Amino acid sequence: MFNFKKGLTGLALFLSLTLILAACGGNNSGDSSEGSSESGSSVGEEMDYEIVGIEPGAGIMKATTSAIEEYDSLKGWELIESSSAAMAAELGKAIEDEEPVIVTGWTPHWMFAKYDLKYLEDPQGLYGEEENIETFARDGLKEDKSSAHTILDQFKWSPEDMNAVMVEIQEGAQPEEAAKNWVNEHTDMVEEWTNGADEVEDEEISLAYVAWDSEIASTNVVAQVLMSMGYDVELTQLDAASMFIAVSEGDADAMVAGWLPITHADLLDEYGDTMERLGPNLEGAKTGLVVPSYVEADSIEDLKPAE
Ligand code: PBE
Repeated sequence: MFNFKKGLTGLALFLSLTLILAACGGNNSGDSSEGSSESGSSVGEEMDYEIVGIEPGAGIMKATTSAIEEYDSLKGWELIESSSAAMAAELGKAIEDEEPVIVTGWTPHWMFAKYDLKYLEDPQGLYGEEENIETFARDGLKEDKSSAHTILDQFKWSPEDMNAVMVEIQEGAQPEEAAKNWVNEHTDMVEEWTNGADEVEDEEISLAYVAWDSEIASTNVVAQVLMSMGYDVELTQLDAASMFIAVSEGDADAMVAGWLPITHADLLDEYGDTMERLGPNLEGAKTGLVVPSYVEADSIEDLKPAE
């Protein structure tokens, strides 16, 4: 069964963060006049020298903390902790008001389909180049649940595939619904993933994930495929480090949410030896600082320090 309790806790957290962010946003919305970027006021002042972040513990939060330390142009800037959902809401609100905003972003993500956005160039390469998303299983899964292991090992799709599921969820579908639709429409790919795997009866499997939109999509798709093979699937929502710990300690059977080589490098270092690395399930992902295309900066170095 799906774990709704965790989902509700996440929703409560999301709502409270949204309220906090909404309250903060209210203080300064009047300050930045519409023409400020044209009149040459610095790309920084008009954003209050704040970067809208996501959940603490995400790799992109660590990379952004380093960026603030390493780039002279980000001296004195602040990274605001938030949630993925609240970040996306802030971005949408700023775009509606045609105000400048800068967020920690990544692709695949539905927000690139919905809004006209750009990554700020990162000449120091702190966010890396292309990332892969990798699958990890607990030690022993292959022996205990070989059918699930085969499916997890063969699960591989493209950024476009993931994006399609994300967009459907963003447009209002429940994650399991969007995942089920995608699975029904892509039987050829699902056949490749399940090739050589036997159907099971009364077997349980638990997947850990983080409430990033990309991982909500992938984890639900894998869950649907496992369910179609007879598994009783439990999804457990955690933060990034707890997800790695859960698989390394065997509390979760697997996860499909390891971003490498950069984003989760520290977690791989710490827990990678006590889990099985099954390789990329998606190639061509990316993380970085993201702005609406009307923001007059193309590189992190075009921003202005607060001091
Ligand atoms: N993300 C999405 C994660 C990995 C997946 C980029 C927000 C992170 O930064 O850890």
